[in-house]
Amino acid sequence: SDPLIKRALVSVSDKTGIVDFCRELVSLGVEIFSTGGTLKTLQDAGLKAASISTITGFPEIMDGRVKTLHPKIHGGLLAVRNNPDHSAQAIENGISFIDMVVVNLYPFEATVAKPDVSFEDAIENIDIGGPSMLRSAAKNNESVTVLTDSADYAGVLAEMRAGGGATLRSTRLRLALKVFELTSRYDRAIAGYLSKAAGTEVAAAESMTVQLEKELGMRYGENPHQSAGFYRLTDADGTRSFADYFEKLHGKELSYNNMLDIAAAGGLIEEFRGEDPSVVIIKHTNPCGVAQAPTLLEAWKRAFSTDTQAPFGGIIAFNRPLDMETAKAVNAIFTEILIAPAYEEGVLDMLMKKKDRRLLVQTGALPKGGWEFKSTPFGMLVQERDSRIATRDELKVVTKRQPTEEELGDLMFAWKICKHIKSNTILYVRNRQTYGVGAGQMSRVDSSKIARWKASEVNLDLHGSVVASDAFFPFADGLLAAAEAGVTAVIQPGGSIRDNEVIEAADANNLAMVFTGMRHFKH
Ligand code: 93A
Repeated sequence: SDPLIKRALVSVSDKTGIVDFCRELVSLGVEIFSTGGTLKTLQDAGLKAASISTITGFPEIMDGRVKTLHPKIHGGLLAVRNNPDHSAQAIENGISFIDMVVVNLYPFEATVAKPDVSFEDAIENIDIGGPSMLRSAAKNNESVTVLTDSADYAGVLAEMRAGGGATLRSTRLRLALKVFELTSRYDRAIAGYLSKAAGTEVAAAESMTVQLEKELGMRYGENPHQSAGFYRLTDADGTRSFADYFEKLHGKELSYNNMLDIAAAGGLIEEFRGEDPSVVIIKHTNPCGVAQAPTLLEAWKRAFSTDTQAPFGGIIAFNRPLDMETAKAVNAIFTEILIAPAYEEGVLDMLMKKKDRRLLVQTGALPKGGWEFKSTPFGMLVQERDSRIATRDELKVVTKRQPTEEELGDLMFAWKICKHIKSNTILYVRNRQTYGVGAGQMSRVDSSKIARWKASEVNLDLHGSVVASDAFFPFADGLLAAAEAGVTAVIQPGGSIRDNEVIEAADANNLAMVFTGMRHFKH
């Protein structure tokens, strides 16, 4: 039968809800034992609780590194209740059974996520005693109830009240499973951090354990005849999930194609974090309009003017809270998803009138580093994310003419966008606005033609614009075509065996050209 819960160990770093929970436990006649900080919290709230030391007969030592690691704790948790030998040994060694464990761990992941975390601080946040108690309790789930999540407090209390002070076997099993999911994630986060510190990241890529857990269901995949889902991913760098970065406030279920577009929009708008108001319009993972301006409304108008057709059914991301004026302008066209860091007063109510359109808040910066996976029918490709981008200081001017300040601003703006467009990429930019996007063509010449044609379609004049190419110009022809269109400055990686010809052609047309030294193919 289900054992009555008489003695509980409570040791939590995150003290959310712990006082109320323990007050109820006490009222149900449970005796509580706690470690230093937790004990203080409970006693300050006027609760009856005893120190773990009253069980172990041992003080907390070594700055708390050893608090609960003791046979009187682990014997009390692991003893098989209906095994006479275990009971006899418990009595012989002065061990009393412990029926409940309430533990959450030192916040390792939150600690190493801090930009200025020291190695010592990270190490100190590796919890040893907590996972040990959790694992002992979870192994003995036949008799022990184990809680790791404050969201489970209320349910367990209700069950104890209904069950005369006991929990159900099925609940104990479910809670035990939760423990091993937690501790395996916790250890993976530690291993990920240490592999970085040890400089063995590439070795980790040679053999890494990747875990996928379904996070979101999806109606279908890329096409209606393909089934699909979204999985949170745990790899050498820890766990990444949709919920870590986005919150959906409104709209239909997200689709497979939506997720790809959200990744594209989120990744590109990230480039403009902390910069002037910026708007990114994505369609089929490529930007069809990007602009930066003194106001968000102006940025929207200019991004949209790059292409007044493609944005229909697109995804739009903003680097500023979405204000009413801009929202009204955006609302005039049909879009699938809006992504903003926040929505100003009243904006959500107005936007929610369209039932299906999804409204997302981007709650955090997307990770720039880490591993990237792509599947083929014959195995998985793993690569480091393309996380670097040349800074202004790293640009190498290769022409006689230096770019002006204004040109430099546009060149950097173009380069950031260029990196996020499917290869082959040719991109025209003027005054922090995309003027023509040539994406995903099999030949760079075709991408270039498309970019110029798109600009002419909306009467954008390329005179005075700059051009970016995601990989080097293999011949002078691509550069000459840009010069003819009116370009004054060029940004590209450089590295062709014909660089000299290309540089000569640039000089002959009084262009300023910079090399980034880094290519950004995107397939
Ligand atoms: O340093 S530890 O690994 N050594 C232990 O013996 C131990 N026992 C519990 N950390 C240990 N804990 C952890 O202390 C718990 O997992 C919990 O996160 C934290 C609670 O400490 P306090 O009650 O002092 O706030």
